[in-house]
Amino acid sequence: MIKLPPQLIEPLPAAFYPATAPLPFSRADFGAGFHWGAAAAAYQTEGAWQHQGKGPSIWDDFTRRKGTIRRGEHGRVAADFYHRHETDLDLAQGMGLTDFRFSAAWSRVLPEGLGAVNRRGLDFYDRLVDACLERDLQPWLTLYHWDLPSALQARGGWANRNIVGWFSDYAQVMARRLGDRVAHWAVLNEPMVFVGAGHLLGVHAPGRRHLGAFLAAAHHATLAQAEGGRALRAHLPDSARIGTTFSCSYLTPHRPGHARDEAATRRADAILNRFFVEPTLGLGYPLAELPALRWLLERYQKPGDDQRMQFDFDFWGVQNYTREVVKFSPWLPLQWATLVPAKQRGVPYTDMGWEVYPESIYQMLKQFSAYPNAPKLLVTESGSAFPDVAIGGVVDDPARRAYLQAAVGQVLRAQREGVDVGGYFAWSLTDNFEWAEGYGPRFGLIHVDYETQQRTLKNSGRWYQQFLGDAPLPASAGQEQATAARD
Ligand code: IFM
Repeated sequence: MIKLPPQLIEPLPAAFYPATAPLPFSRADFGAGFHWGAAAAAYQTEGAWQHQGKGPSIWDDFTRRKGTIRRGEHGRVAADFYHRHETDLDLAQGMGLTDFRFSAAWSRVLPEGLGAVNRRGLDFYDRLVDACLERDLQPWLTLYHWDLPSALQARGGWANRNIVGWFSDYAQVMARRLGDRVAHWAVLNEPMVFVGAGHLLGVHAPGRRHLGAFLAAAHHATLAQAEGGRALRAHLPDSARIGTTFSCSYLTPHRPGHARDEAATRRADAILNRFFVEPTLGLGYPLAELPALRWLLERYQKPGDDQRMQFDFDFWGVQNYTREVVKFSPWLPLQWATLVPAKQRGVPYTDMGWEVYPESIYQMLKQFSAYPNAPKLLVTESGSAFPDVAIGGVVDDPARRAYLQAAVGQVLRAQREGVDVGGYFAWSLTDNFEWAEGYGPRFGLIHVDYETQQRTLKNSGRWYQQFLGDAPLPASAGQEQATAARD
């Protein structure tokens, strides 16, 4: 008898289900050109950390430091995607995906971060792109998903303004080599996470806890976001679509109507959801809500930066996993606002401790689409971590499946209300290295046995396959409740 953890034993909560998108819905409801994909990132999946001339990255260094990662785990082998990408892409094709999003490891291509190109590293991405295209999977390449070359960290990393030029040079190298076949490019993955967790909270690489480093890194990431876009535009065919991605969470006050919680929610929104978005539109940073940051940030700004931070992206990637509940508190990093953990609120949560709240993706699509001049939106990450139990070659993951269906339904709800949303990428194609949490949380549609590297398509992946095959889903699909225990 296998005991399932409490959140699976509970009946799946109402929050799993789309509130207004009537079931059943089908793929056809989203329109013919809708992109259906799954996403992955280099450090989390590739492994081959020293292979064929790859230079070290800050995550190779950070994971070597004691006490940084649960159980002392690291991404040196990870899901061995470097050697097994053909198998994984076969499974993606078999699921019926139309698109696959991945990132390149900067230090695989430029071991020193700048200067000499490592041909064999670049060849890997060339092969990967071809392998996608051979399977009718459109490749979506993200330039930076957090694995800065160590050599650049030694020069100050994101806290050094020169990174804007280093990054643009790297973007050019990638565009020149792959621009004939990669039509969709994303510049950065979730800048607030790598800047905030890496430079203020110290829980991600490079492990800094310093307000000045955080603000410097934030401003340079904002500049690199736009300059990277310009570098791509200059070296890609006109038909290429250039975007960037943002982490975001729907925010609600802990005590609705309570003035200080409401104000704290607005401040948290400015930092967590708007900070990197608004400069791209020429609106500058959302400092009206964050007056204390104004003079601190000014230390890193130069005349003309407001223009430099602007870029006319073809799309924004919206990446959402949960909502957050915000309470006033005298805690500086979020400007006197704190997030109340799901566990304390008595709501269902995932293995990341994140509230199960798929409606958050609908709310964020609505919020981002409300900007005048907002580009097309795509959900470039959405998913949930739940424990998986593999029995006899089957991984039954009803909670993830329900979450996936609910999130897709929430995207349809937004689309029906006029939001120009063009795609959905599940996070993640396979289980992978979840940063400071190591291999504990599993987000994949494909299970990875890290001992054997064996892949098993989970039932959530089968659900996606059925959905993409346009099989009409019964009204009850995804609504079965998890059983209390299985033999
Ligand atoms: O695994 C991460 C990914 O690298 C970035 N977005 C959030 C995911 C889940 O934490």
